Amino acid sequence: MHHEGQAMSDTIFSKIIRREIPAEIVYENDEVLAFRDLNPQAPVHVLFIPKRPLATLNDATASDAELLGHLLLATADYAKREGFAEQGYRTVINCNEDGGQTVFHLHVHLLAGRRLHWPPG
Ligand code: DGP
Repeated sequence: MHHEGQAMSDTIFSKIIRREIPAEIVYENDEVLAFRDLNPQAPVHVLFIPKRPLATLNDATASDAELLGHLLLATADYAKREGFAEQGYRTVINCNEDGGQTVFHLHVHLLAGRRLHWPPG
């Protein structure tokens, strides 16, 4: 998978940020947008993405530390707001091929609403 030469604006998630394609947006602040995954793996499956695009976690630098913090804080904020924070949930960042990453705009999966298996396999 070659994504290095591809402009970040080409990903489907950038189109969602620009409202060019529809998505069920459930959370938004200045730095972060969250919407339901098209192919949900749990009763709750929401993707949290930075509005400022970053292809993979490998591309993050120290200057992105605050942005990465905002992403995780947004997931916990959403979980509390939706009332499943105490019951529990999982956050996942897939990176590159072995991680199963398919969209090269960094995203945090938030999974909840059922007992999740560990290890994931
Ligand atoms: P990953 O495998 O970690 O790169 O996850 C990408 C996720 O994005 C995958 O679970 C399916 C989801 N997805 C892909 N295209 C779309 C889309 O157009 N809309 C929405 N809502 N989700 C999408």
